[in-house]
Amino acid sequence: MNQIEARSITVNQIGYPSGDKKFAIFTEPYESFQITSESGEIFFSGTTSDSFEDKISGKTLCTGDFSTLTTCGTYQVKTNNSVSSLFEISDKPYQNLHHGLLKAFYYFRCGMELDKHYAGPWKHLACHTSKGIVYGEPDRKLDSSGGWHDAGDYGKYTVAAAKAIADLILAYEFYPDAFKRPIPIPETDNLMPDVLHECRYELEWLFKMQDEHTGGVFHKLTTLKFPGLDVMPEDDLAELYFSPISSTATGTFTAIMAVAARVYNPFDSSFSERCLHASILAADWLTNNPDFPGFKNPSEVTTGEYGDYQDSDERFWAMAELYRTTGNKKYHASLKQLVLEPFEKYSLGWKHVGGYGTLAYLLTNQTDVDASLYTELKAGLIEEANVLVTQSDMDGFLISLKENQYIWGSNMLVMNHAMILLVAYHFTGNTKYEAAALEHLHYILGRNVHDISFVTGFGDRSVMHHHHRPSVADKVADPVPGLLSGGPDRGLNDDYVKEHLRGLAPAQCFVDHEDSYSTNEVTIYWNSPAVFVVSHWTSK
Ligand code: G3I
Ligand code: 9MR
Ligand code: ZN
Repeated sequence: MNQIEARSITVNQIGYPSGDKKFAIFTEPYESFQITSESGEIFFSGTTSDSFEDKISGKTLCTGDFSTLTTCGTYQVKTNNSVSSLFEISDKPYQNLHHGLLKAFYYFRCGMELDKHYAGPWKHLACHTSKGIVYGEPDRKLDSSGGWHDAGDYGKYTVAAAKAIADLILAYEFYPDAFKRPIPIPETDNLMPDVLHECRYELEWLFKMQDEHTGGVFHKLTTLKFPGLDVMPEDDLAELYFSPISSTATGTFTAIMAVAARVYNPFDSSFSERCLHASILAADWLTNNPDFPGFKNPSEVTTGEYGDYQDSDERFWAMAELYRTTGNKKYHASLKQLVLEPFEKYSLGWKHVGGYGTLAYLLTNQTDVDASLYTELKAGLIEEANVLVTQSDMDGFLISLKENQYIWGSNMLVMNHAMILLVAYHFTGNTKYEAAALEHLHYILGRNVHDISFVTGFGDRSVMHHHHRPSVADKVADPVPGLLSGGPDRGLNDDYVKEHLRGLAPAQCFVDHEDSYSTNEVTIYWNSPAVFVVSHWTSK
């Protein structure tokens, strides 16, 4: 295994905001610790908390609190026999990280050359520019180019795209100040923020996923099988196929086009109208297809399925966004019916999207909402956040994942939970939610049992070998930067981890190896909630 040894002192390898709580977490039972400069000057001495056996990480843990150290500088934590990563205490430690996480979407772009000027060594030629075949209609070929690759593979999937855009646009709506600095990208014009230019690149592709005859939306656009891991995007020349229309794809498409219609309107009213038109056509398809079977890959297609048998959450999100954008009462009536269905109301996944619908309703003009539904959804959100705070307080690494939540893409859950906490902070002003959200970021950036920063290029021990075809194939030593790895998955869902990680504690089920797609892949919709979370501290 090419896993590096974890140190027994874990910290956020980027650093801590000066005014916030600061904990180091030790994976051995130390009694005391110091905070020093790199040259050894002591700035803080403290004793650790009592140590305890932690089932989730499989380690004996204790904590060191150095919150009272607020002087900006570069430090490390020391014990009698170990030294942590260097990290900063600073007023705004996450500016570069924010930029990197956002820039990552440019690196995911498909259908255009990534020019050296913007992409540096990670440049590559235009890819996937040919027409796609509509599966089952061999003579029907449609333009399919553009958008972002989904992940470490080159597929493009509607529900995944919708979650990614939703998070980025929510980040922009909650924290516009975090998006003032140009990335820059080829479209930078200082008129519209770059985050909206970047999302438009994906939206322009998404339009192509809508079937012009019915308004329904194709579930995905991929080759029949995955190319090899060492294939650059421009060398992946197999035929592309539009998989059949699904109600989950059409629901999320309706929702995200309604979002776009609203958010782009001040910048480009004709683009906004196109989005609204597409959204309404898709909504009509939903009305005409009330009982639609869940999506399954056609037999010849073996790429990512994004299967989902429940579409009431997608339909709810669609109606909530159309209502927020248009104020049309028919959408209000629909969403009030759909909300009665038994789906998760606060989830922000690619599969469970009810949380986006809830957020849309809570952000709808106050004069237009049903007071009792509004109150119920808001109280539920706060309750959800309270549960996350309680879980985090009990957790060895201060995050809210339960043992059974160390699943494929667990780092998305970590960031989704932090989003919910930040939204609860937004609605209540209670700083306990904000503080808990920050602990989640510390976990992502190195304060975890692996002593690894899950974001490529950020932190002194960051992921180097993620499952990402361009990074494997491009002959550049460093991985494409700014990408959030999936994180521990106790299900051991690929051959590499089945062979090497058997019997480990849930949080230990991760490996920085390119073959481990179930723990170490990257996706657009794992980066996007991280952009939301980091935006909070970038705009403060
Ligand atoms: O939805 C259930 C939830 O109800 C349950 O409580 C929980 C606990 O087991 O599991 C949840 O299901 C998980 C599901 O994702 C939804 O989150 C499964 O365990 C998990 O195995 C499944 O993993 C997905 C994986 O594909 C396999 O289907 C990942 O979320 C998804 O990100 C990943 O997507 C792939 C694409 O297919 C292809 N492109 C790369 C991408 C990332 O690896
Ligand atoms: O690279 C693929 C990755 O994007 C997917 O998440 C994963 C699960 O669908 O599959 C990966 O492809 C692997 C395939 O499933 C099995 N053979 C090895 C492939 C990796 O090179
Ligand atoms: Zn491509």
